Amino acid sequence: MAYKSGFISVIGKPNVGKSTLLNALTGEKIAIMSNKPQTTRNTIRAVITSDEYQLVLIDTPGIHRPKTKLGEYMVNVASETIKEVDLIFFLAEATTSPESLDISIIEQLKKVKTPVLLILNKVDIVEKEKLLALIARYNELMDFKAIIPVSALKKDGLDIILEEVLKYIPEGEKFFPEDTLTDQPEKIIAAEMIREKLLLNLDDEVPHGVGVEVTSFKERKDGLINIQATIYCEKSSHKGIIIGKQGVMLKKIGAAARFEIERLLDTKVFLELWVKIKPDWRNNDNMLKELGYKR
Ligand code: GDP
Ligand code: MG
Ligand code: K
Repeated sequence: MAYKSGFISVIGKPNVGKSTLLNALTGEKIAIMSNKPQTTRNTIRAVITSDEYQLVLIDTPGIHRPKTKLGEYMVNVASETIKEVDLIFFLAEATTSPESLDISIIEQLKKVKTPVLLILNKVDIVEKEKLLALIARYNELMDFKAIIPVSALKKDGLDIILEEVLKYIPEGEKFFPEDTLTDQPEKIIAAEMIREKLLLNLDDEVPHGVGVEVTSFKERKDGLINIQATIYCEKSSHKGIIIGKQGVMLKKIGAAARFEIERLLDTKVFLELWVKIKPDWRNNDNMLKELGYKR
């Protein structure tokens, strides 16, 4: 059989398990995991390489109603992306009937010719009868190429996904070398890891106004990597919360981020964090470019 390669866009409302699925499929922690919505702003590509195929998975940020320029940008990226890929994974909750956001995503998906696999995630917490009724309901909404119930968390049903995928991925050469987990620059992975730790450690009102920029990423002669990063927030009260009493919070975030980055890059890391206030940075085009959200 000829070698196959292609791009897959992963779409679904926040918290359906997109990152968990990407991680389960790749076996490495590249996409960002958090129980807070919209952690994944960047289009992170995970690459699965085997003897028969290479799949490039794009963790497409959820299609939602934009409120800020960043939101608008995310919607644009998502709708452009789904036209260009070979296949779309549409993830939905197996635990609830389709909600308005699912329906509006389906409306977007109907507009493109790209084949769509519906992946009903979290079957580990659903009764069988309910699942069958849900499958029937989704069948009425759209003509999916397949409806696949899975548990990304328990790694259940992943083999069926891969089996289906190969029907829609064209013959072609590898896009990336064998050992590639992601084609994102390490700088962006580091920034994502820092942002993940921020989101995990801070109150809800702060994280959405937070951006991370890695300003310096240098490998020293002894192999240690020196990373300097700036955390941008919108208000001085936020800056205070992020730094914490006597810097305790920032130290905690930095230590947790460093641990993840060291694990990913498989080397010792020296991480320096700064916190800066940039009011309304989410509506600033240049700032979005600087932070890698816009080209
Ligand atoms: P994303 O926002 O779509 O990327 O969702 P995440 O991957 O961050 O997952 C959101 C939450 O759902 C996390 O708490 C996950 O642990 C949980 N989750 C993901 N997949 C499953 C699953 O198959 N079963 C259950 N029970 N929980 C899951
Ligand atoms: Mg995610
Ligand atoms: K999330």
